[in-house]
Amino acid sequence: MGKFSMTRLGPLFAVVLASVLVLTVSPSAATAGPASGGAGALQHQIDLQLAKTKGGVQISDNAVAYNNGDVIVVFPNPGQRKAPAGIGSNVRNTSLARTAAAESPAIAAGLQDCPDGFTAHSYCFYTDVNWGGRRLQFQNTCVGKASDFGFDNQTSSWVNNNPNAYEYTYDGSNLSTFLWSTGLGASQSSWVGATNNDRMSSWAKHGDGC
Ligand SMILES: [Ca+2]
Repeated sequence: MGKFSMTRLGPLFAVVLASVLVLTVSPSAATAGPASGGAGALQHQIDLQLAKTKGGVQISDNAVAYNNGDVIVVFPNPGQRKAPAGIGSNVRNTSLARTAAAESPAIAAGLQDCPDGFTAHSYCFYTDVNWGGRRLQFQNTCVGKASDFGFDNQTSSWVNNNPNAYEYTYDGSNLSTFLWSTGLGASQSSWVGATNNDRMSSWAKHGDGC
């Protein structure tokens, strides 16, 4: 009888033990995989952005600010075509980050998640067509150089929310070789066209203090 019990219990015990092993092994395996390809990949992009530009400050898991928040670059989450609205997740506990995040409720008024906030009517450039990829937001910048913000020769679409200003864009880094102009006032383009794609290196805002 005792021997019979052992042979019956043996396989059962093996199954239970296997289940415990699976439960024990799975979480550590899951941590090692997606973490390095998901959030880790996003942070790696932001680290590169901070390394190749000057004056950038990370204000969330998705965003880097320049010029005391006048310029903000928002990165898409891994696997996402577009950058998140606002400044993304895990807003840092600094006044710069909190101020930028506080603008978020006003973003719905802007086109394509480009902020039309209570302090300024932003204009935005996007690295992909249809307002995808990284979103580069500018409030009061009168003249800009794309390489200063890590997107030289990458712009494929744009938005202007300012009712009193428009932006001229150029191929050269010092406002040489005109490419296109945004509209005066709320306007947008999902695609700058094959001739102008990935060529913008500088721009100038005209109007509203510039
Ligand atoms: Ca592009």
